[in-house]
Amino acid sequence: MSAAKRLRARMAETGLVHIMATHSPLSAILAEEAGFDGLWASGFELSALYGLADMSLISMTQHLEMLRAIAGRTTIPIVADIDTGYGNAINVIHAIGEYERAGASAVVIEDKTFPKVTSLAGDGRQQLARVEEFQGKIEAAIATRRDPHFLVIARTEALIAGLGEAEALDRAQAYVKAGADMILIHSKKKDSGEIESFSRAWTGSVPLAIVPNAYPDLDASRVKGLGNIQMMIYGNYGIRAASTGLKETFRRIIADGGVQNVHKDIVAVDEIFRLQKMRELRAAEARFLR
Ligand code: SPV
Ligand code: MG
Repeated sequence: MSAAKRLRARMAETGLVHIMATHSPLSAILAEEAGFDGLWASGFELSALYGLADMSLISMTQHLEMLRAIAGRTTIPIVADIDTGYGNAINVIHAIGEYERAGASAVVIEDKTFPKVTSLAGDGRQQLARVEEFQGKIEAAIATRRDPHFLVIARTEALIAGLGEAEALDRAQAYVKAGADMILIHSKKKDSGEIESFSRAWTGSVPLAIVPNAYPDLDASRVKGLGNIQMMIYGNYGIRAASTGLKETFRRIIADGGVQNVHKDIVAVDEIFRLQKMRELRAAEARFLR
C-alpha cells in the first residue's frame, strides 16, 4: 500500500489526522516516533532553517532535497508544502512529478501569486491569483500525479488576504470543481472564530485541512466537534521547539562558562547514536567488514 493510500485510510479511520511540521530528517524521525500520522514538509520551517524569511527565497531544489532526505529516513506519509507551485501550471506539472518521485504523499498548493509572503506576517503583501489561473494549477496537478491516492490539497489564502468568508467559500468551491481532494483554509486571526465559521459554512464535497498556528486554542477535540476538518497541520512547531532548545542551551553555556551544567539537561550522545541507527551499523560492520 502506498504511503498516500495509507494517509487516506488513516483519515477515513480516525476522522482527523495529525501532521507535524519538520525541517530535517532528524526532526522527522522524532515526529514519527512521537506518533504523528504524517509529516509536513514546511516551507516556513525550511526557510527558517536556512535563516531566511518564508518569501519564496529557498528554491524548489532545496525543498525537494530535504523532502527526499526526510522520506529516506521515515515511513509515515509526507505532505509537501509547495507554496504557489513555483510558477504557473507548467511549473506545477514539473513540481508534482518531482515531489511524487521524491516520496511525497500529498501536496498543498496555495492560491497566492509568486513570490509569496508568509501568511502570518501582520502587514504581509497577500496577493491572490485569479481563480481560473489557480484552477488550472489544480487540474495540472491532478492530471500529473501517478498514484491516484496522492492528495492534491488546494489552499486558499482568501481569509489571510482579508477578502472575507464568502470569497474564501467561493474560491474553495471553485478549487473542488477543478478536482482538489481537500481544501486547506488558513487564518491568521488569534482566535479560531474565522475558521470555525468557515468550517460550519462549508458544504463542499471534500474535507478541510487547517494549520492552527495563529489560533493554538483550537485543539483536536474541538476540531472533531466542528465536523468537516480531517487534517490538522502543526505548521511551525518543529522549528520553534528546536529554536527554544538551542537558544536556552547556548545561553546557559555562555552564562556558565562551560557545559558542566547543561549536559545533564540535554539528550545524551547515546540517544543521538540510537537515532542514527548506530547499533545496526555496528552489526553490519561486524558482519561485512573483513
Ligand atoms: C508552513 O509551515 O510553511 C505554512 C504554514 O505554510 S504557515 O507558515 O502558517 O503559513
Ligand atoms: Mg508554507
